[in-house]
Order: sequence, then C-alpha cells, then structure tokens
Amino acid sequence: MVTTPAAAYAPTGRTATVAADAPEQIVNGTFDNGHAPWWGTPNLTLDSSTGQLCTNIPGGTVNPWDVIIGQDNVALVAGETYEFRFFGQATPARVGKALIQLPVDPYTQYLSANPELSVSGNNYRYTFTSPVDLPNAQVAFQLGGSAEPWTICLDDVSLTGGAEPDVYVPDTGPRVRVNQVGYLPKGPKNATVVTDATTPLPWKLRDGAGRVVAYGHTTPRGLDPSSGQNVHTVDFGRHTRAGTGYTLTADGETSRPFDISSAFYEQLRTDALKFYYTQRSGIEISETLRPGYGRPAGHVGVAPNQGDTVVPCQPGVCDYTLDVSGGWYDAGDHGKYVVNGGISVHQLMSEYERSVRSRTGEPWRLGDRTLALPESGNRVPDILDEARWEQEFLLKMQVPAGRPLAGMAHHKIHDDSWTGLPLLPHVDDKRRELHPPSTAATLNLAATAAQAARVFRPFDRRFADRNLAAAERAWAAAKANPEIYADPNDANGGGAYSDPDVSDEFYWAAAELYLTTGAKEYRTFVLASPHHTGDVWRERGLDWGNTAALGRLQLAVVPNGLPDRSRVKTSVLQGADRYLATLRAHPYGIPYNPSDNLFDWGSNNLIVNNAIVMAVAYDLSGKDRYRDGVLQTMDYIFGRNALNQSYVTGYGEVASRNQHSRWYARQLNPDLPNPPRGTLSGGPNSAIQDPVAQQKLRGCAPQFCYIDDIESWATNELTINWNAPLAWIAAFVADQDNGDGR
Ligand code: 9MR
Repeated sequence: MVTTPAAAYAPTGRTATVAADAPEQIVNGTFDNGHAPWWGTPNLTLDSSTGQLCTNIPGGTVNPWDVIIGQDNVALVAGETYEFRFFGQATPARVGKALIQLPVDPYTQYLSANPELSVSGNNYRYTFTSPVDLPNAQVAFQLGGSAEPWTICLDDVSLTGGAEPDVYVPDTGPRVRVNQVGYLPKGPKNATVVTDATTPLPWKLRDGAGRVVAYGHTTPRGLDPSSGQNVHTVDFGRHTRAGTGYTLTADGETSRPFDISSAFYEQLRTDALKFYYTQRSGIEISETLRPGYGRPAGHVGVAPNQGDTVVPCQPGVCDYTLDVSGGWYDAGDHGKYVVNGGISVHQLMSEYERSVRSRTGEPWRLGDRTLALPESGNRVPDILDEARWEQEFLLKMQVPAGRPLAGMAHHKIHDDSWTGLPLLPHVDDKRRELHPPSTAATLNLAATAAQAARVFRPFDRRFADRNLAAAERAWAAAKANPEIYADPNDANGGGAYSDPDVSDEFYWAAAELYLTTGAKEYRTFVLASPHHTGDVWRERGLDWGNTAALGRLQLAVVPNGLPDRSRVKTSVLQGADRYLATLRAHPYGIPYNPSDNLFDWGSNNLIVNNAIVMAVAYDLSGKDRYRDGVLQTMDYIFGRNALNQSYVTGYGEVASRNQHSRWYARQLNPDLPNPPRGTLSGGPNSAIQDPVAQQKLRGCAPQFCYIDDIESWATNELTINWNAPLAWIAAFVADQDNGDGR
C-alpha cells in the first residue's frame, strides 16, 4: 500500500471531450516567451530558448521528487473534470511522473500519470475529476530516480476544465473463456462462453493443426452475478489427447490458445517458490541465480537504509533495539509482518510435509538444488532453506527475556511513513520501527516455531530445539496476555494487519504444539477450543486473519493421537464438499462465495486456499471429485474468468505482469524487471480502495474489480501469503501427473 494515489489515466474506451470555451489554467504552457512562472529544483537549469522547455536531468538521484519541474497556484474546482495535456520527449527514453497535487504535505495527488517519454516525443492526455476546491494546486513533473543522466523537453502544457470523464473498458478479448495455460490430459476441462443466447450453442474443439477433434453443445447458465454476464458453460473433458495450441470455438468466437499437458504445473511448482528468494530482505540477490533480478542487500544497516540490524520501537513502545534483519519483504512494500509471515512460512512447511507424507507426493521435486538458492547444495531441501530464511526472522521478533512482555512477538517492523514507487530496498531511507507486541503475532510465532521444530529436526537439531523453546515461550506469553490486539489505525508506512479475534490463532498454535510435542496441555486446549468442533470452513476462505482451518487441516494430516481424529478428517471432506458445491453452482467454476458477492482484497488467495481444502480432502480420501475441484479452481486463476486473463505472471497468453511492487516496477521504469514468472496477483477486490481502481473501476461487477496497473495496490499487489497457496497447489497438481495420478 502507498499513499501516492494515481488518479488519472490515458484514455481507453470512450474518449472524453472538453467544452471548447473551458478556460486554460496553466500560465505559459507554450514556452514561447521564456519559461516563467515554471520553476525547477536547484539541480536543474531550465532552457526555453528553443520554444520548448528543455533541461538536463542529473543522474544519481534516488526518488522521483529529487528532480522536479513545476508550476504553482493552479486553481481546481471540486467535482469538475479536467483534461491535462502536454508534449514530452526524453533522450534516452524514460518514464516520468506528471502530477497535479496539493503543494504541501501530505502532497495529496489528484492526478498521477506515468508517461512513457520517447526519443521522438509524444502528446499525452489525461483526465481527472478534482475532489477539492483548491486555489493553489501544483503541477509537477517529477523526474528523479535515475542512475544515469538524461534530457527532457516539454511543450504545450495545458489544463482545462469541463471535460467529460473517460470510461475505462478493459479489453477482454474473445467471449470464449478457457484456462489459457492448459488442462491436464486426464483432468476436467471446462470453459465459459459469454453470450446473450438462451438456448444451447454448438462448440468445437480444434487441435494445434486446426483439426476439429471434439464438438458438442453448451449449457446455458443464465446471469452470473459475479460478472454481470449471461453465460453458458462447455464441458470438453472427454478429450484427453495431450497437445499444444488447442482452441475452443462457440457463438462465432474462438478462445485464446491453450495446451492439454501437465508440464506447466511442474514448472509452476518451482517458479511459485522461487518467488521468495527475490523477496528476501537482508541479503544480496544474486544476478547469477536470478538473471535480471540481481540487487544489493536491503536493510542491512548500510546508508541510506536505517536498519534492520538495530531497530528501535515506535516512540514510547519500548526502550531497546532488536536485530530483525532478514526475512521476506511482505509484498510490494518493504514492511515485514509477523502475522503474514506466519501463514506464509507455515504453508511452505506444510507443502513440504505434504510432499513427504501424501500418497502422491514427490518430495525430490522440492529437494536440495531445486530452487537455485544460495543455500542449494547444503543437503537440506531447498523449500526448507527458503522457509528457514523467514523463520529465522520470526524468531528475532520475539521480545527478549528480561524485557516487558518477554516471549511475545512484535507485531511488525516497517518504515515510519509510506514511500513512493519505484524504490529498491537498499535505497529506502526511512526510519524503521518495531511496533508493539500482539497476541496474534505471538501465536503465529508459536505455531510456526512448533512446526519448524518438527520439520527441521532431521536436518538441524539445534535449529529445531531453538524453535521449540521459542514456541513454548511464545505460547506461555500469549496465554498470559491473551488480548493484546494490533491497532487497526497503526497503518502509516505499513499495513495494520489487525485482527480483533485471536481464538483461531490460539487453536492453530495449540494444534502445531500438540503435533510436535504430544503434550497434554496442548491436547486439552485443542479439544476444548470452539474451533475444534465448530464450522471453520468459511465461504470466503482462510487467510492470515482466519487461521482456524490451518489447525484443522494439520490435525487431519499430521499423525497424532487425538481421540476424535477420524471426525477431524471427516470434517475436512465436509468442508471440501461445500467448496465443491459452490464451484459447481458457479458458471466460472469458482469455489468462493462471499456474501453479497463482494470480492475481498486478495480474493485470489482465498480462492486458492479453498482449493487447498479440496486437495487435502483428496489426499485423505482419494476421491477424484476433490482433485477435479482443485483443477477447476486453477482454470479460473489461469483465464477462465470474466476478464479473460491469467493472474499468474508468465502463465497464459494474457497474464498479470504489473503487480504493485517497489522493485519489480517496470511499468514505471523500463530498467527494472516485471515480477518474476509465477507471481500471483491479489485479484478482483470489490472495495477498490486505491485511486487507480476508484478512477477506473467504479461500479464494477465483482470479477471486473481488477486492473493490471502497478499503482492499483488494492487489486493488483503481490504478497508472500498469496504465493504460498499458489506454490502449495502447484505442487499438488504437479503430483497428479496427467490428472489421474498415473
Ligand atoms: O492482505 C491484506 C488484506 O487482507 C487487508 O484487507 C489489507 C488492508 O488492511 O491489507 C492487505 O495486506 C497488505 C498489507 O497491509 C501491507 N503489505 C501489502 C499487503 C497486501 O496488499
């Protein structure tokens, strides 16, 4: 999340018009007689001798606002829609930032555009509606942040009111929606057709050579509230021949191409896990191990970083400092949060546990030397090396003995205010702070440390012992302080991750401690918890704030002596049957049923987490319907959806690639990479909290509340807790080989 809202966009769809008599708000935008009243930061020499405004931009600056060309005292009227135009040219080509904003802190941005300036030059045009009456707004071209010097020329800068707002219309391509990556040869194969027809339509499946290999009729499904579309479904599951370049045709439209194959899940199994290495804090990312992604270590006590080796608390919270270096950055920000790190590292460890325990597991696929890590070759499975990088950080967040609240875990550590994009971790110059301990963080530590004690024991006894001691201390501290909640308003510079109910975290932690130790205290707690017998299978799904299902799943799959273990297992099948029923009733095959059809922040992770429940049900029962439910869920993620796109970078003909991130910020700076292959986007979010989404998606039907724009942090972020279920499911599906486990 950032506070730098982007409130405008290059027009897509209907083009706005401006009243011809709308007054011009910019003074001297043509630079025909000098450049006053335009100003530049002291590191610029403005030159208007050619009739354009040109200047050399120095290299070696860090932030966009280190170099600015601006004009002040531009009047805005609330509710008025403006058109902002200019000509811009850059040598070499660069992405700039054009802002119309409050001229003083907090520099609220009413328009934020990222023009891609080319050597030949372009005309740019944006519209925005002013939310305020302001006599003295500022027009600012922010041009800093480049290592190398460059030159820019601007001309014909204009701001006129009375524009009609643009209407954003996403390009959703052909009306036949398929899993653009592919279907397993022996797995289910379903598609969705958007059509006004009310009676069945003929469909044809063509192979890569264009031959019709199957045909049939669609099933009309009526109006789908998650998309607002009238839809039909197609079932072509009887076609089992592997191949590439298949297409499906119905109602005069031909789908994007797809494969019938199992190879891509094998690739995703490692890609989704490789994601974590480039999220690491506190270590240099090796260009050799990750070509295109090498970068210096972030937050290792080297200026301009402040931390994370000697981190103080927020003022008044504690009087000590901690070394909390390492771990993974949470998402597109540089924060590190124990609750979210907890579920992420848990799901990596449980992916490992599943691989060694389940009937179809292939642990060697996650073994040593599978993920190209600095630790590869140390005889420890790479998936555990990666998990340990985070677990070591979680251990460091525990309050040391002798301090107030000893044994609790600090809720989070992050910058004391939000930074802008792009910003590589090693150049973040904000003060880093520890936030107060919380019961939720403490229980996340107890749960993951208990699990680590179990999982790492065969590889490193001392590490296992260290984790067990930390887990037991954390448990005791949480029992002694059961109601210390993170402040929901503590969200300046980092997410709040607040959670007013930690009874589910207590259950999950007790479950892990019981599974590792067998101790009576934890067993008694588990059996007495309302979550042990209650309905933990939320329609919305499990996530960082709803962890009861994690405890239940672990008690079902990890051997233990609970008296009601068979009931626990049966309950997983019941949960899976519920998700399966939801999926079957849904014409896009989504096992997710939020009330009023309001999709959550990170809906994709909830959906994939519900697939995990079905996958565990398959592991427990061997019943095909659960495995088929998992595969159908992935069809949605890979393109069988209203937007006709895959949500995983590098997978599918049209896929998310501009996820919100300060360092995979190619959309803002072509010198930076896109997120690595195998990165899941958060996905549709009905609440559209960020300005880009608010500008473009207002009134969206749930599945349309998404945009692949780097500034849309509410719909398009990447996170460690969203890639974890993706990795878990990728491994599960890869284990199914052709879709029948053979
Ligand atoms: O994933 C989190 C989501 O469940 C919350 O609704 C949202 C608002 O509090 O925050 C999300 O987490 C973000 C966190 O606060 C900061 N780092 C990026 C996370 C993903 O967007």
